[in-house]
Amino acid sequence: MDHQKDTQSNLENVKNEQLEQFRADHKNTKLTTNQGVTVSDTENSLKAGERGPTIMEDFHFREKMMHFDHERIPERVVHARGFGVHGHFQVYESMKKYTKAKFLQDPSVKTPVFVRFSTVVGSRGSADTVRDVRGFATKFFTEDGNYDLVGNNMPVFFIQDGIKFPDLVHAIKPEPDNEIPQASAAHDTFWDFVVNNTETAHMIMWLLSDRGIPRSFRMMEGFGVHTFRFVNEQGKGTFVKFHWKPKLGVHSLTWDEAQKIAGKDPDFHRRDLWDAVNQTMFPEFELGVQLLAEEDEFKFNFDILDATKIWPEELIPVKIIGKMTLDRNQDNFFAETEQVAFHTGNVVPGIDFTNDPLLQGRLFSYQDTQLLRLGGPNFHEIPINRPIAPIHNNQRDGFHRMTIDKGKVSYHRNSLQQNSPTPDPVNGYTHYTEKVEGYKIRNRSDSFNDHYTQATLFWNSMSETEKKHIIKAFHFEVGNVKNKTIKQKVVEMFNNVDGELATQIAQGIGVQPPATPKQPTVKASSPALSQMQTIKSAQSRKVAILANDGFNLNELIQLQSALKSAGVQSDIISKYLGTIKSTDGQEVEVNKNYATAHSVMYDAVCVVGGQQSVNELMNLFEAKSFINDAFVHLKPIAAINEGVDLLSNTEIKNIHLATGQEGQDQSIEDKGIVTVRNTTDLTTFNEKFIQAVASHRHWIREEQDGKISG
Ligand code: HDE
Repeated sequence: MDHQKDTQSNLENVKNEQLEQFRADHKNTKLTTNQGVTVSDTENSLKAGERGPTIMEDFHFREKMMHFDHERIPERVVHARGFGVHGHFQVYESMKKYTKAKFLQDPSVKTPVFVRFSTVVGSRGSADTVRDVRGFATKFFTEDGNYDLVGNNMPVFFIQDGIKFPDLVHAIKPEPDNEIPQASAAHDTFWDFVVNNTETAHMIMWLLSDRGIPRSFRMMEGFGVHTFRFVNEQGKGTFVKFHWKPKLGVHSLTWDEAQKIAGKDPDFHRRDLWDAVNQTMFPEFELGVQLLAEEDEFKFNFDILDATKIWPEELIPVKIIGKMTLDRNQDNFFAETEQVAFHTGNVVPGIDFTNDPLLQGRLFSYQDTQLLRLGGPNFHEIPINRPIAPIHNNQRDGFHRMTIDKGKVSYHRNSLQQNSPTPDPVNGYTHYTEKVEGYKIRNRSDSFNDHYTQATLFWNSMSETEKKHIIKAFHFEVGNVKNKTIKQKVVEMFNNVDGELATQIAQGIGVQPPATPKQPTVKASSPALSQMQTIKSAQSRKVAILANDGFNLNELIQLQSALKSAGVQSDIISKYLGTIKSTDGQEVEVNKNYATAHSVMYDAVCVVGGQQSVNELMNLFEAKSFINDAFVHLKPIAAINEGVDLLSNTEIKNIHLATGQEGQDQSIEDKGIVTVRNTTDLTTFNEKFIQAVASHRHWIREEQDGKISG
């Protein structure tokens, strides 16, 4: 028993050890062909005479070129751009009452996971920070086989029935005649789809909210979207919705920032994740479940099988049941992120499906798509996809078969092998015995007809700031639509969500406001939908410290050490790379210059003192624009002693800055401007600055100073 316990708790390493068998380290080795023949020269092809033609028999040249010519595989038709990371999951307490899923029983078991985060619309090489839904797909390598929770960072979807997915994707992808625009929904075909398929209304509200532009993969929620089913040992089913809740809270970029980052660092999100894991700031997500007894299926004013609906958390609370920690970067992007194959149909005993017609459609699509992408039916043998549970069946052959199946028997039933591999009616996966009866019919239940109630609920739940962002997002997205009729229809459609919203959309896109703006009948709101109440933490945030030659070393050291102990990262940014000298001649390494860094890549900025350093910064256009951008993007900005003078030379000048004693007018700190003068002890200043960093943005600036963050 103890031994069994031991192996269970070490499950975490089992996947890693399995992968280890396939890892190759080419350091200090001789160059060979794929046949293992040592190569003598790989810079010159074999020629007939020094200046003559290349000879066909040059097997090394042909093999090298052939392999290169075939290095690419088709990108995913959606979610093409993604990034993977390894980790593990642990349940907090046994979920036995609801499910027999093994990985949800024992809190001491660490189940290995591989997670792939993604955008949906863009190609593999598109930018990370575009406005889009984010994929959040998790493969649990459990003792009972692989379980894939293939979710998104938004809890609802555009459509209700899987058969419409090709239409949706054709509409949102770049337009087919000119392949414009890349990774964007801001074009005619998408909005034409929206206005003609009003079930999209709720999802559009999410997409155009700040959720569409996350600050980090580490700071977004994940949702299974569909209603799934837990099944316990006794065969009793419970409806379940899955949630991932990030320990760092849910935070977003501003639109202007997102667009700028797309140019300055298209890899912003993958870099952020990769760096965080490398620096042992392991992202953590708690797993939450909303549970609904089968008897309560029809108790709500929405159909629980409709994927365009949430279960408001205030009606059905989210029970936190475990935690996932992402703690190991992949070794090879192609082998792992690109070749991982998720499938909603990968379930384990204890987890089952429902009749949600969107889910039913997915159950076909995921396996099917891998056949093309991964070139045959043996993709389960690719190391990243292999379960840690043993595989035994009579499936044979096909492209790239790796397993060498021994013996003559590959059929069931047999006597030559005592009928093995043998199905196990007791422990094997048994589908939930739900009673289904009906006429074959191409129709949708009337209970799916309400397209607007929850879109209004979402709108009602937003803060004023979040509402402004949604309206601006409409202005951008629909503003890019050329066809006026479609634009007008958008206004009419969203009049059903909220008349005021529709009127404000119309204002920005050059069409008529609704003739009769509708007063929403839905008055309810769901506080859980707003990002304003989310967890705030300075952990792993990034601060830019601006300094030049002649900076104050004492200030820098105090600042850096306070940031470090709060788990905040920092970079010194200066005019040139290399080193800078402090007032007392100490040299410090510069991390970035203004050519390689921009304020959009940081969460906050601080100017350290030192007269000479600050004088130089005053004459540096890039330094001022760095601060101005941070200001417009509502980020915390701090300055120490002479550094405060630099702020007075920027957009911040209109805010009354500290001029005398330490401490200042509280309202300035509310605006995220932390300054200090005439002191050498920065303890209080550092505390205030770190607090400002934790608060992420200072929305009050947007409201009071008219600084719209985009
Ligand atoms: Fe997917 N989706 N999807 N999807 N989806 C794919 O599978 C599909 C849907 C999601 O990181 C594809 O391997 C259909 C909802 C993620 O590798 C494809 C329908 C949700 C990923 C596919 C949906 C998702 C995919 C493309 C409507 C959130 C990336 C490549 C019935 C719950 C997985 C691939 C990864 C990928 C089909 C709707 C999430 C074509 C038919 C709803 C996170 O099979």
